Amino acid sequence: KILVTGSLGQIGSELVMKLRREYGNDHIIASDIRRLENEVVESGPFEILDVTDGSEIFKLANKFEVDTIIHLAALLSASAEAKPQMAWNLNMGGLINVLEAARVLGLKVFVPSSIGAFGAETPKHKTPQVTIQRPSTMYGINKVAGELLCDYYFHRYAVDARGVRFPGLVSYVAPPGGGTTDYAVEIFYEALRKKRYTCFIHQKTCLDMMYMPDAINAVIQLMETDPEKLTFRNSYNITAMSVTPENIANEIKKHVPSFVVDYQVDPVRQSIADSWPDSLDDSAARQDWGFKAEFGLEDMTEDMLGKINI
Ligand code: VAH
Repeated sequence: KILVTGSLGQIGSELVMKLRREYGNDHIIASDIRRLENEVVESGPFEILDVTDGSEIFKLANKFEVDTIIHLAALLSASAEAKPQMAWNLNMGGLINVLEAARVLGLKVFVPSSIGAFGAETPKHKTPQVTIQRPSTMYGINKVAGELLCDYYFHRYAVDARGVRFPGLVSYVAPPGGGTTDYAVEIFYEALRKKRYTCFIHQKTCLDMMYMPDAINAVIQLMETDPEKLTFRNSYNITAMSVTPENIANEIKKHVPSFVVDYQVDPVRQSIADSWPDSLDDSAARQDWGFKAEFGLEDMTEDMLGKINI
């Protein structure tokens, strides 16, 4: 059985439904700090869980005889920069609680990292799997510390911890919350709602992006991989495309010709984005566990515009 934390977030909302389709509703225990009346809560077991309370994780893991935790509860980069102390408590406090439960109960763990785990000194183009990581944001510090902590639990306690460094994720099921890459989601909604969007990131800022179906498949594929094949644990670089807001806007214009984008750069989120790579080298993930993104900018744009309900 799989316990998913942060199940009502941008990744969790789709991952829970996909896992329930793959493994059966009752095998996936969704959890989040709050409850919403939606398919995640109504289609199978759902529990309120504050991951900063370690005893609660142990209780749920025992109650549902969980063997795997997919740990998605976190504050994203922009929110973490606004509330750094809260971000440390949630992002690191929640993680150590999940790893302790995994150590004591012998659970498998998935913990996401991010392109945010890299900093200004990191090579920006085709960022290597192993390279300098000195991020300057609280989120980035949490991600690097999280990667190192997961590797520690693997080497010291044989906890089967695995992770990927997600690019910015684009989706239409649940909105992202407090991410620097949220513009890459908002731009699609605004193109349909108002045929115009004011982007808070500079038009030439190039970042790795990925459509959510590819991100969900990557989690499942990594977790199902024979551990002998994994030369890295936390965390694998993965990517689907390296695009600028201008690239996305131009692709949308092919479907919404009158779409207009203007730019009002938010200095805080721009400085976060400027510290991140513009493209990752994901060859290790391709070699070790056959990762391959299906969606590029063209088909992601077509799918997003076709699926968004406004
Ligand atoms: C964020 N969407 O913007 C997340 C992600 C790579 C970006 O970590 O913080």
